[in-house]
Amino acid sequence: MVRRSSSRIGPRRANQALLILVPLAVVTGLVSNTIGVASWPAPAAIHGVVALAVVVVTPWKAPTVQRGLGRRTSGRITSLALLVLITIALATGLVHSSGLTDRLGPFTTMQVHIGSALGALVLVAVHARARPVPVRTTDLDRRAFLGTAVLGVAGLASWVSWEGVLWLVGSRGADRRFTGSHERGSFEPSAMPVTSWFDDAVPRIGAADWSLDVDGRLLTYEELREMPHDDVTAILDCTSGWYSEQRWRGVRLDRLLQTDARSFAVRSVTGYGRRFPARDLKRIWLVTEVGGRPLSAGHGFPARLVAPGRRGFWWVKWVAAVEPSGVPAWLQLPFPAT
Ligand SMILES: Nc1nc2c(c(=O)[nH]1)N[C@H]1C(S)=C(S)[C@@H](COP(=O)(O)O)O[C@H]1N2
Ligand SMILES: [Mo]
Repeated sequence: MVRRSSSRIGPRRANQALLILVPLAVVTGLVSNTIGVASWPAPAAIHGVVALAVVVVTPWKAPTVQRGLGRRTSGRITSLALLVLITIALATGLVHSSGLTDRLGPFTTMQVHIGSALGALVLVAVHARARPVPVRTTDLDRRAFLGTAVLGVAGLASWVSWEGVLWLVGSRGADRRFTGSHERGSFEPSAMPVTSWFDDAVPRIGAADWSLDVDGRLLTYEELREMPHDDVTAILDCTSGWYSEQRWRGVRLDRLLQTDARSFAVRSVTGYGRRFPARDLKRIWLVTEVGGRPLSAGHGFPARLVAPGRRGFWWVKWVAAVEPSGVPAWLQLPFPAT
């Protein structure tokens, strides 16, 4: 009798918990990949606690899946696919945090992690529609409150244990940044990874063939190089899970462009681009050098942005144009589309 009721209540509660925890894991993951300025507690840590709470919940769901394996209803297949995706997302999350490998075949570990997590999010939604878990008033009772507290503590304990293991075995995962990223090639530009957001190939641009369009005014490479440059030590932190600190040298954007417009857009030779609020003109540099030498093709020659405190995808490479814009900076996708 006791077994029966626990297996009936267990999966139900587990479904409710997953319905909350999986979206929460995705949101905290996205936040970890958006922020560039430290906050406490680190979003990557919150993400870890939430994700490990999913590990704690998942076994409760096992009885439903076991019972369902024989029956091939589409709801069961969704449940099973959900479990598989959650397992992949958790495994790749742990692999990433340990620093074991940042590639899995043709993909980066992060691509598999984000892909499987977004897939799980879709399936949680599908699953919830197909098999709605009505929230009864009794669900909001003291037991539910206790359950939530137990989950939180269990998630936190699992996270502390995992981080403790990384530290004990001297894993490079032990000193990640607050974003969860691992250090790569700091102050050694040739050891810094060359990354594209999605599919940009490295363009080979000759200095003589290039010019910079600043609000309609064309500047040659030589003219840009002759402008006053600043040294800027800043960390490039890529959403694929690594960061690198370098000494960059470049022209602060407010020396290139003064404007009353609300924002400005920076566009690459490749078509890639981002829009920034106008106040950022005095916090972003158009750099031509890293580590005392001109940029390499991969890192953005002839010129690329350095935007301290912003994640790597804002650091537009192979800049072709800087132009004022009337469109507010927040009116764009939070991440580039291509
Ligand atoms: N034109 C262009 N600029 C780009 C990208 C891109 O795909 N195209 N990727 C961005 C991303 S996601 C990162 S992390 C940094 C990587 O810079 P790096 O290759 O010099 O390490 O460049 C940014 N600038
Ligand atoms: Mo990136």
